[in-house]
Amino acid sequence: MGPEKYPLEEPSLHDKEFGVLELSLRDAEVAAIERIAAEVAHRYGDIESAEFHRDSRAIAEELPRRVREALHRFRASESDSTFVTSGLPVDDERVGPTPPEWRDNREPSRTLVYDVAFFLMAALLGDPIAWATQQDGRIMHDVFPLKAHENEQIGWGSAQLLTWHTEDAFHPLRTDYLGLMCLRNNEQVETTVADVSDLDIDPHNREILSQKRFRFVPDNAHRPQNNGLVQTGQAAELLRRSQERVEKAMSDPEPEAVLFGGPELPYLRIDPEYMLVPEDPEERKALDVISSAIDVAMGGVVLQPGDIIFVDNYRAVHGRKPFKARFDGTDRWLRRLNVARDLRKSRDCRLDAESRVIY
Ligand SMILES: O=C(O)CCC(=O)C(=O)O
Ligand SMILES: [Fe+2]
Repeated sequence: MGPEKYPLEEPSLHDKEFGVLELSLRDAEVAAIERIAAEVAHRYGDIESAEFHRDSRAIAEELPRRVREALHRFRASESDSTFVTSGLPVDDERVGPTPPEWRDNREPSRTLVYDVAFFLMAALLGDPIAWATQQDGRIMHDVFPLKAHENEQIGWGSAQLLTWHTEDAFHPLRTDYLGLMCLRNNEQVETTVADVSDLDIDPHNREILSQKRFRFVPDNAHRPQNNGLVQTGQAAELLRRSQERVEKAMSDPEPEAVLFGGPELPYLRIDPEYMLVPEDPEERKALDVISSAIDVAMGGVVLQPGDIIFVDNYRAVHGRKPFKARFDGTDRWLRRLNVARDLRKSRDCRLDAESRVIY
């Protein structure tokens, strides 16, 4: 027998073989998670609550053992790049219409119990973090189509293919895991994923890609026009520094490697939409080779309401197929978390040890 996998009790969610670990929740597990989520929602009242963030790891220890084991194994073994949990029911009426604006002051309680369940699972992988430069510094992001961004390469886009990418590839503090929870996906839009271990790249190009020769620039989501957070005091100073970093990264990015970490099974960092086209033909060729290999290895997951996916942002790239948004309250709606394995790495970019907002 090979390494133990959680049995595929449901039909497979993916249409191509790639490193996905699937966990179909059993009824008793769903009931336990719902009970904890309801209690936590009542106690803290807000997914952005600092007290909840502080206590979340302790509470996550109460999740059913099989869920904890599966997520810990996923984190420790790194043998799969994607984890999908299915089976949590989502009440479509309860969550209400997909919002027309991301800053919309909707009643937070509508999604709170789902947010809590998602956050607690994420807390088994690390600590969810927020970006001061994204969605007003909120820890839990919304991903739904917005008319004004319809054609953009951003979570709020829809009409264009969201090309595969490492999340926040330009940033040294980019997330270890990208978490998405599906609240609604009537359009059956596919989230795309490709695992680095499936990439067929010859040794020469592997070697080029492993050298610090590639330049990344900040993506649109971090640029000043897409966040209007007004800060005072120390936060204003940190924000100023972070904007300086973004500007520096835009005007004069440091060269970095695309493949790094273990030579046999490397980590990956790539986002062609936000990388400078190399002048050196050898580097351009290497990028073409890995890009074609990723296209070949690409698989996908059509998230259903209640599905939670964690993509290992060091082991896989992800994206999204295009779709026709209606902007009528019924569009696809995901919640999103960035999860750091080690908060200390970002300490000098956060206000205090417990704060989760990275500047
Ligand atoms: O919409 C999706 O399925 C993925 C979007 C995405 O790339 C992200 O939220 O980082
Ligand atoms: Fe992304």
